Amino acid sequence: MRAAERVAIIPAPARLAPGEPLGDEGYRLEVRDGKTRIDAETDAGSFYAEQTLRRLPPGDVAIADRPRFAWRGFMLDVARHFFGVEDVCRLVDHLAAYKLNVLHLHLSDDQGWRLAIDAWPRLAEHGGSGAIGGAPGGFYTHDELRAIVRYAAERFVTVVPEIDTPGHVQAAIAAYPELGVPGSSSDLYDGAEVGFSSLDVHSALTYSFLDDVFRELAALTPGPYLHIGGDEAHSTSHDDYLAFMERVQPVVAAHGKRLAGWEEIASAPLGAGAVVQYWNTASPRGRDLARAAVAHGAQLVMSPADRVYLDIKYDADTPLGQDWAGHVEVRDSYDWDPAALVDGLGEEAILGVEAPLWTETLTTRRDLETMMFPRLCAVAEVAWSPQPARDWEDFRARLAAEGARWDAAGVAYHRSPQVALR
Ligand code: NGO
Repeated sequence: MRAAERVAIIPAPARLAPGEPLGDEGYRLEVRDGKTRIDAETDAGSFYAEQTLRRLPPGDVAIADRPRFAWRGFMLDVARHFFGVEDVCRLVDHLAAYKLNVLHLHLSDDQGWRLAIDAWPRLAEHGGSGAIGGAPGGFYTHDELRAIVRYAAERFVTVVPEIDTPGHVQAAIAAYPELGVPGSSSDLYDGAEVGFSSLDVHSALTYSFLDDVFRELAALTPGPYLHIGGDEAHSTSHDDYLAFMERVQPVVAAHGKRLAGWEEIASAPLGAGAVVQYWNTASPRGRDLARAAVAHGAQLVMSPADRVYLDIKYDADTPLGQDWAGHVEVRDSYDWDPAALVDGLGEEAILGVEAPLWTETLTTRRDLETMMFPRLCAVAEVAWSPQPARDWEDFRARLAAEGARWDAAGVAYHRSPQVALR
């Protein structure tokens, strides 16, 4: 019988000793003489065993496996360009295939507000009417977001909704100018700059607005987290940012949710149980904020832009994407250790890994998939497999088999010179 190693992509070479607990997501899988046996303590574990089984080459095998990290995420920016339920569900299928378990939806930004809010109807109707460069707008109704949440849950994927605050809010201000700092523009915005809009952090209306939004969002998304963005609030002063963080955290908690936010939120005191998302590899401040987050008792989700930002170009010839974080080829996404990225932090500080896909330059599902694959597979393995079991050459060889699957399923992907995909 073959050992557990080198079976296929993502069926990772994690070796559990006999009797070692499988935990919430682990499984044992044995194929012998054409008969399959799956052991798991949870439905999620069985589901992952099935995903592994689909990718196994023929022959006998025994695998015992469980993930390294609890948060194995992907983020889709539906604010810069909007993507409907069908596209999102197709991406959820991809997440499930590679045993990722978090879909973070970036539901609002300067260019668009993408969820109907009953208490504030103009947010979606007006704030959601556009997108970057005059592209069509759009938003999810409550039923549509519920459909996404359900589809994801059936595949053991938790939706983490993000409403970006106190910056990245021009779409909301265009809908309700009274939410902005006095003197804000009330125009819709279809450019790609960041850092120019801010909620009025001193107005009680801002917090009753967020209370209404979070109430509706919390009722639609059963997951434990509510992501408040918090990034690049360049037109909110530091004192105002601190004041905002102090007032917004109880609003999140009042709806029974744990706070999540980009690394900048760690510049403010954080309540227990927060999740902070490290991202900005172009600034030395990012690592300091990550350490500050852990000092506040938060856990980190690692999204280093120069490793896992899926909107960053693969190389200088990539027609789509951006290059502010350099270039990110498949090996860059694979060859790093989330626990070794920030000095002084250990494994227990890291809740997981997430690959964000920002959509300033991406307008079609093909665009999304081209930027996701093959890098999403690398990120999935970083999130799932223990560090000592990972090896680029081995991964690269296993990854080659995916090209034929993507071709058969009509999935677009980047033909990376680093991987023999055909
Ligand atoms: C940054 C910025 C986003 C951009 C993205 C583009 C974060 C957390 N805020 O990441 O608004 O879309 O870069 O790569």
